[in-house]
Amino acid sequence: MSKEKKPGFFKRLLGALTGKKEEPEKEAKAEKPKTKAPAQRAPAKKPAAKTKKAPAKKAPAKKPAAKKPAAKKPAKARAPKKPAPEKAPPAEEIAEAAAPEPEAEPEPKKKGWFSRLRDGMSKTSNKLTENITAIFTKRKLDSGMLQELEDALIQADLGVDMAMRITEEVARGRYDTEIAPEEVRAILGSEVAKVLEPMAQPLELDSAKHPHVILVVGVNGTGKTTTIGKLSHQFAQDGKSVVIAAGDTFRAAAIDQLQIWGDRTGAPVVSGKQGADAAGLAYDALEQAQEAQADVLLIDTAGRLQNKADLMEELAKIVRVVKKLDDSAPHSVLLVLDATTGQNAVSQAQAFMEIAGVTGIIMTKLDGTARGGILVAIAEKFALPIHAIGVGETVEDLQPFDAYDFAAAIAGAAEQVEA
Ligand SMILES: Nc1nc2c(ncn2[C@@H]2O[C@H](COP(=O)(O)OP(=O)(O)OP(=O)(O)O)[C@@H](O)[C@H]2O)c(=O)[nH]1
Ligand SMILES: [Mg+2]
Repeated sequence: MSKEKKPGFFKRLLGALTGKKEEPEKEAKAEKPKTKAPAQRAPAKKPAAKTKKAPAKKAPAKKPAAKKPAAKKPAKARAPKKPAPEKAPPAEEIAEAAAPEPEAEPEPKKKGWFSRLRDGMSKTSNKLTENITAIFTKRKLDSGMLQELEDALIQADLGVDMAMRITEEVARGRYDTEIAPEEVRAILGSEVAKVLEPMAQPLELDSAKHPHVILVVGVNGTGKTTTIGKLSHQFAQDGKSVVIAAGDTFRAAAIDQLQIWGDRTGAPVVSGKQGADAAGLAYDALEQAQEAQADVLLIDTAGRLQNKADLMEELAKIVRVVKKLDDSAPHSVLLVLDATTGQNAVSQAQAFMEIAGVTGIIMTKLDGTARGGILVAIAEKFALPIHAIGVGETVEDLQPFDAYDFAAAIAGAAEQVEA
């Protein structure tokens, strides 16, 4: 998606890191609308009906762009019963006064996101910056420094391959010369962007499916249920009708947790009793979502069962059972990984790829960890699409994954670096 950004990214990042910008005006470009996680075009649909809880509210259709007030319409918010001024203002003026402020939304939203990402990633980037600065200040490059750099990169969970590649890139033609820490960080950022760029793929819904079935998997506590809540909010904002299946029947609280999200986002939640058969529940939910012609069905699953074999069996059964109603389902299997678990995330990814045929990754909790580099290691090892990342607990804290923003944040850039 952002191929054109690649050439020159290193230079721009270096400019951002050293404060020496070569491009006079790049702010204007920051406006470029970013692909949103649930990237869809289709118009708003009626929300799924017929489930236990009716949606608290209708999924709002896409926000209308700040509308110009229709000149002829009588203004609604006119002050009541005031003696008319001598000269009544023209209707246009009244309408204008009553009209909502035109919203200039996209830009602040995007800026807000980058600063959240940067702040969230600050533990990872500060540690890297600290180490890189300590290694590279006023010394001529030698193999000892390169070894130290490699160690620091491995410590940040970037993975051995990536650490070696960055180190090689730093070494290239620079032996015995001084290299500024900012330059090393810019190399780090551009190597990271190179690996991540092809993996940055928004979660696309197949509009031919009613519903598009999304199975959400991952070990306990990674953020599955929260992520479902956030996704459901985002889909609803995009005018999509969503049904949620509380497929984590292992934990009683999981059902309440989902119900809260469902109420908040207007999505019906199909749930059963604790201990109910998760596959049966997923079947019922899909049936209801199909009847309602919903756009999306999000299926939550248990992260923890008595043992791995049970978990494997349960997930396999869910898949088997939904296929009875739609043999192309599930259309997406999202693996939710928790960045704070560092290298553990690698073995989790391995296991769930085998168990559940993962089609994409969402990584949560990139805030509050110095191990954010794990996302790079995962991307490199599994070559799976990374759809979105989470840097906090609010709905706005889950956003589509952008390789360049992530690279700039990990390199410690204070602001977004765009083409
Ligand atoms: N800081 C931070 N916390 C998050 C993020 N995503 C989720 N959490 C928190 O992580 C905790 C666990 O989230 P859940 O959504 O319950 O995780 P789960 O995978 O459903 O857990 P189980 O149902 O036990 O398998 C909650 O307190 C969430 O608020 C994130 O991106 N950042
Ligand atoms: Mg859960």
